[in-house]
Amino acid sequence: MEPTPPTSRLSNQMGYQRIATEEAFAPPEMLDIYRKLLAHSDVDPGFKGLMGFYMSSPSARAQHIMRCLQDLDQIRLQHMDEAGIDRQVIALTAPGVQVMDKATAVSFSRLANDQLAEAVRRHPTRFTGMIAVAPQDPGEAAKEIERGVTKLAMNSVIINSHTQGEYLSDSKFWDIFAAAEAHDVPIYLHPNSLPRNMIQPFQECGLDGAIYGFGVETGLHALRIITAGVFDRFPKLQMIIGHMGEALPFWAYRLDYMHRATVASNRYESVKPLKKKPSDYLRENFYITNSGVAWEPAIKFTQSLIGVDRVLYAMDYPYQYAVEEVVAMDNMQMSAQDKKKFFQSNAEAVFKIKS
Ligand code: 1DF
Ligand code: MN
Repeated sequence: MEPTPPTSRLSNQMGYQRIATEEAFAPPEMLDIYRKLLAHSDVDPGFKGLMGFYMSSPSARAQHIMRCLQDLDQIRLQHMDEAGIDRQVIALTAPGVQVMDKATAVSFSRLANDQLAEAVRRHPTRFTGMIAVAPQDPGEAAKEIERGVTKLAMNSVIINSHTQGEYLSDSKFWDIFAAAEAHDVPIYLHPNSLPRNMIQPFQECGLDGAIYGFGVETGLHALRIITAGVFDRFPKLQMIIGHMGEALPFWAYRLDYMHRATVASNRYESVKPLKKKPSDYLRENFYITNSGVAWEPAIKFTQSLIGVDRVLYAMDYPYQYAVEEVVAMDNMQMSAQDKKKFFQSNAEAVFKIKS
């Protein structure tokens, strides 16, 4: 098949729609809250390094990203048209409400969800929304999941990795998992900037961001959730991780071997026996998107590990708005049936999209 010209939507000719599943937005009101947080002298260094940069840098990249993040209408739709993206699955950008104090985080998550639901109502064939929650208050987060599903017609949840250094492997957060499982909605575990107690050796060499630090920390978080026994407690719970599974597929063999060895030797109180191997949970409880990784060998390897029904397309707009990557993905040597699963059908199933 001929490469798709990048400047028009030709999805029907390709035989599939392109659904991008890790796309970001930022309400201007959230940026106002961020500006106040960034003005504090003891502001979190990871947050300052990430949003402090994007919100103040005069660089073309930062200016472009800030403009695109705040738009849920013409700019975004034009970029989608130019890249051939039929639909974006949109989430509140990292770190979302997770850097805010508890009360602000709870109330702002509702406002952000209402705004996103409005945008989806304006563009129902182009946008799908994810529910933002405040893990700072697990009970309220569970209620917001229920409201998102029943009142806003959203069928997935976004959580930006750790919350001020705390991980969802801690059972105090498990009301969130119970709600997601009960409402049959997946949780997208998206990266956050590195927590205070982890960032120094990454930041001093400039590797704390999306280049490497994000993947290390989010992969760790997903692994903590697995080894804490979350999927033995909530067997139907589904999570989504981006960036080709934050490299966890490549670790699968070693994780299985060393987890078994660690359990057998009673080395750590925290490493308890699980019902299954770590890689079994990757196969049964995770979907993986290729956000940031437009690389055919990595996509095929991940498909071979967890199955073609569990690997989804994502662009990571506006952070990685790269039209040539869409062309590269169209041109993968893959059966038409599997490519349609990757670009369209898996996303329709996971996010309950009715087109
Ligand atoms: C960056 C990358 C920022 C991703 C993001 O949200 C983000 C970046 C603040 O490049 O700084 O979602 N990403 O997922 O790769
Ligand atoms: Mn992202």
